[in-house]
Amino acid sequence: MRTKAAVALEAGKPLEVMEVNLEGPKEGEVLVEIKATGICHTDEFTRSGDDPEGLFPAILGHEGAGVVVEVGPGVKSLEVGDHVIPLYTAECRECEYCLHPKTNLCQKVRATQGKGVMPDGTSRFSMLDGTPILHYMGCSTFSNYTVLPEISLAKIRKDAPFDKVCYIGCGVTTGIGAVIYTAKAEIGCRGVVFGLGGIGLNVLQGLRLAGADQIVGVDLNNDKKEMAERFGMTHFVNPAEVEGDLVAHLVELTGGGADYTFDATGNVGVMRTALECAHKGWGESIIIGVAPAGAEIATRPFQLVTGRSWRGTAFGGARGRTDVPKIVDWYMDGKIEIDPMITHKLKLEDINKGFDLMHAGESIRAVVEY
Ligand code: NAD
Ligand code: 022
Ligand code: ZN
Ligand code: ZN
Repeated sequence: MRTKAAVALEAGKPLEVMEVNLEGPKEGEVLVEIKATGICHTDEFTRSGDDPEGLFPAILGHEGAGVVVEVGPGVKSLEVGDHVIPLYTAECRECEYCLHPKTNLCQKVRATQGKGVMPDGTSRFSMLDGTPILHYMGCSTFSNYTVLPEISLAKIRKDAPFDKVCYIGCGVTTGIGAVIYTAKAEIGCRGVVFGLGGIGLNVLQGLRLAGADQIVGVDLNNDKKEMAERFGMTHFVNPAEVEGDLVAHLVELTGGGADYTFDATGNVGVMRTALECAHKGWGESIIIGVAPAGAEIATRPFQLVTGRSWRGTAFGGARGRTDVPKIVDWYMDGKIEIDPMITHKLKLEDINKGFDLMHAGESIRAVVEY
């Protein structure tokens, strides 16, 4: 079939909206009509394939929601008409990782996904001249229709609005999951969140959901304060306005350090600050931000010897097929909020404007509706 898609032709160039060819689903695959897709960071794109040169041409997009239109041979868990959210972290429920209780990093399709191809080693997308186009993070939601492995789709309830729950495909689940699944934060805890963007705001509401007593937000941009308060932030700190040492300031503010701290900036200096303002003896610091390729983190080992833990999380530690439908329920039941974070709605033709808004810090989440 033919479908309209935004194609990345070269690194650093705007996406080009064009008609492309899409082959039908093969064994274990599903054809999905994407109804809405969120514009999330793709800065890691050039290294997401473990290939420093990047993967081109490719169809980006890893945050979306849509409807199953065709299932390939052997597909048992989904049928035509089901509503789904694509998963950049699959859940096969049978690999060594899925069977281990401490991780969500299913490895079943990881290697081929990183190369931009389906599990059989080929792509379903091509240019009208026949040139193959690669998939991206196993999702390629910047296409009106896309093909994914069955294990990379979470089936969700049919009354959930696509233009809101698409955000659960990355930002919402990553932020809330970091608190609930990775930190397993307890009622009455104190938390510090660095970076109040599309991820950090969801960490704030995750802490609120967990029943935290104190929720400190840290951002260089004072404009982030108002929205952050809406999502549960109790104290705001702008590092540029703190006199003296930021760690000392945060330790003082949290009465000796926080139980849980989160980096949602991707800045390695911030990651150090986040670790060092975790409480001596038991504080845990969780890295969510994806740092630039080759970056390294540093601290004095004494920080860890004295009982702080440095951890990290991918997709909030969520097991997609199991947890994403539950998060959709939390939204539909009013336990979490999404609507105020969808700050912009765009057509696919204007997708590059969505990236401009994100890079300028003007949007929390821009959503494209097909
Ligand atoms: P964003 O650009 O919307 O927000 C980042 C925020 O950090 C901005 O508000 C910015 O003002 C603030 N900031 C930047 N430098 C700062 C500093 N030195 N001190 C304090 N605040 C600072 O980004 P986002 O969409 O929220 O994503 C945040 C990070 O999370 C990115 O690195 C992204 O790649 C990563 N991410 C990770 C996962 C995962 O599974 N681990 C999933 C999604 C996104
Ligand atoms: C989501 N991300 C950034 C913005 N929005 C993001 C980027 C990378 C990861 C998670 C979220 C991530 C963390 C750890 C891994 N990845 C590796 C997981 C593993 O090796 O099992 C990651 C993921 C997918 C891909 C690359 C890196 C990919 O599909 N190419 C989950
Ligand atoms: Zn994302
Ligand atoms: Zn698995």
